[in-house]
Amino acid sequence: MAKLDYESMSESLRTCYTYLNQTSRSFAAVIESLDGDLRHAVCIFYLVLRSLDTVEDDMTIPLATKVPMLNDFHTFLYQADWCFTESQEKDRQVLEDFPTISLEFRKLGQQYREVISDICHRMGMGMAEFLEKKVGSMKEWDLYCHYVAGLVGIGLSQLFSASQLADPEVGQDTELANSMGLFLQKTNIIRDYLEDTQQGRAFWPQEAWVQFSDRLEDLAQPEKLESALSCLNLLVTDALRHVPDVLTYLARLRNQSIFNFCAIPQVMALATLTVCYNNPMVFRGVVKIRKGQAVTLMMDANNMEAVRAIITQYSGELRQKVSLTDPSRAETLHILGVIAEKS
Ligand code: PS7
Ligand code: MN
Ligand code: MN
Ligand code: MN
Ligand code: MN
Ligand code: MN
Repeated sequence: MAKLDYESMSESLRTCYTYLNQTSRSFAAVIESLDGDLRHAVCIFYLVLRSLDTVEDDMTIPLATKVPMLNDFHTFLYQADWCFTESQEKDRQVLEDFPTISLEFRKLGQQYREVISDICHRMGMGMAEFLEKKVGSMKEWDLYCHYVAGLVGIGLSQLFSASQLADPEVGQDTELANSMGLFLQKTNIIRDYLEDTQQGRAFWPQEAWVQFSDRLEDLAQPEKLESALSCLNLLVTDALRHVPDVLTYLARLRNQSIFNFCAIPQVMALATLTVCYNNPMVFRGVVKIRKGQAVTLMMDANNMEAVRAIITQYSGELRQKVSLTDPSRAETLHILGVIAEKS
């Protein structure tokens, strides 16, 4: 594993790695392990998107300010002094010191800058679109997740291919790259039900919850637990549809550092979905996988055989949990069967 050489780095690049470690709970280690010039490109990509997401998440910014900021965010990459000092979010430092991030962005090779700027543009427009409407249909759920995570998968895949550390096919197959992001984002949205609804955000699709409740927030009421679990299990089942694409995508990777970077978050997401499934805690607090479990996954998920074994293990655990009375039972068992066949 190549180590980061802080001595030879400019002060602004060192600052960027400090921000990476401050803002990402799970990505810092795998990004720092990436080979060659891909490492800095992905670090800067992360910080640019963390900045954009901090604007999206900040409920204290009025819509009239936020919408144009999201739409124009990609232009700030080329404005050396652009920064935003009014955010209340926990990660606001990346916006306050955005000039340090944009300076390092402008030092990247053109092939990397073009990908990052394009994804930032499309994501900002998508985030703005969804500030003004809610997530209605299941198709709209896929569209919102495409904007905030599928595009990350597509951009990362293009960076991998641009670095020559992955085949051109990886960057060209946007469907598979999109699925990689959708699986992570859907898991995040499912797990964050309570946090998001308490803050006035609603990312669970109406088409799902309207089958079980008049209002999304009501699913947290103890007397609605059965409906809440049915809705939860429906969404977990929908997220599981992406697992076959995840397996196909990972099987195409040849570089060890890229494989680890891609595989670890995916197996963590599957472990998270497995604990969330049919779990009342989703409506009462924060559901997290055990620390020891996370450490084991991070160490193990470094080759295709191990990933298949992990997926087989969790899909078996999930099958054990499928309740006899759950409305999505047949659909859940079906997708688990498809996954078992592929893994
Ligand atoms: C560039 C590594 C590896 C092919 C900041 C990594 C929100 C789940 O919903 O704040 O606000 O609560 O918890 C990461 C595909 C994206 C998708 C995305 C960029 C994997 C800004 C991660 C991460 C594609 C948009 C968690 C998607 O943030 O979410 C880099 C391959 C950022 C990946 C958002 C969500 C990340 C997320 P929320 P969080
Ligand atoms: Mn967000
Ligand atoms: Mn966020
Ligand atoms: Mn969040
Ligand atoms: Mn979230
Ligand atoms: Mn989060």
